[in-house]
Amino acid sequence: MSIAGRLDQVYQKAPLITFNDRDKFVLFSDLHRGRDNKNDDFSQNRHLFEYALKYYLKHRFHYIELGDGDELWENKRFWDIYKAHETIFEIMRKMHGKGRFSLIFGNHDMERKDERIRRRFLHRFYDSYNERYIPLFEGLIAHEGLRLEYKKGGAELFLVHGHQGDWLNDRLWKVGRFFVRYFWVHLQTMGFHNPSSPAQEYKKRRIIERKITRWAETRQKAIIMGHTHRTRFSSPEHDKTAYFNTGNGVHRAGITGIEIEKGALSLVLWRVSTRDDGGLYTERRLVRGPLLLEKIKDFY
Ligand SMILES: [Mn+2]
Repeated sequence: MSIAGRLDQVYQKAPLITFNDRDKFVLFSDLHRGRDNKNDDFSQNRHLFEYALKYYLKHRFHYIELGDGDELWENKRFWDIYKAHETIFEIMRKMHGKGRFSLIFGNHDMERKDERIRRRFLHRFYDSYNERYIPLFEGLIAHEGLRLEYKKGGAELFLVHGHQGDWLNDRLWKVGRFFVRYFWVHLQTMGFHNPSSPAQEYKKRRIIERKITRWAETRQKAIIMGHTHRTRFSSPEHDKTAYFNTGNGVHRAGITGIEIEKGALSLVLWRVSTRDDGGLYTERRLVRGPLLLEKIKDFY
């Protein structure tokens, strides 16, 4: 099946969420949370992310994780990831309890499309100290795509991780996982880069972006995705396609994400900054936007 066909398929199955000016959403992707070892690139940003999540919980945002939140290629057991980043999962659990957490799977957490795996490892976990099961994300579904419809202007945003534009990571994800789990983790420690990752290959990233933006253009859709690790924030004045990318959470510069608030989209960066007195603080920095959702129609 062609990439356009794959995206059509995901789009048709994607549940629809309608929202208005009072609803708030935040989207992060490609956090690649690991077990806090040498290969865990998220670890350096874990305090930033913990604080960001506290902010979004307090301000009543709905958190949508746009794929590759957990690094399940390098790490076989979700339990190890949970233990390494427990404070973060506790905040996510609270969000889920309030009905304000949604999950879209990517290639590195694709096993979650299987309901048995979700029931065993995500809905609850086994607390070996107390020898009992503890509820975690009870009843949580992992979607391949979601559609957000803004009631006021009718603008629609299609949310997907984006590995569908990348056949190696879509169809052959188990092969990719095998290589990453048993070979690349060791080579990575020696300084090699993983060839299956679009994040480290400029040309590959461009090809995926081109294929997906072409789909968005022909179908006249606005698309928000991750996967390439490169933030994008199109504007109707300069671009032909309404294409937005959340970036990632494994970069030294901080964590990027997309917010939807008061009917507008913004790209934000969470990073550590300095005060004049030399103190460090966590900064939420607006990078692009706000772009009013009413303007989405001006792209086409
Ligand atoms: Mn990915």
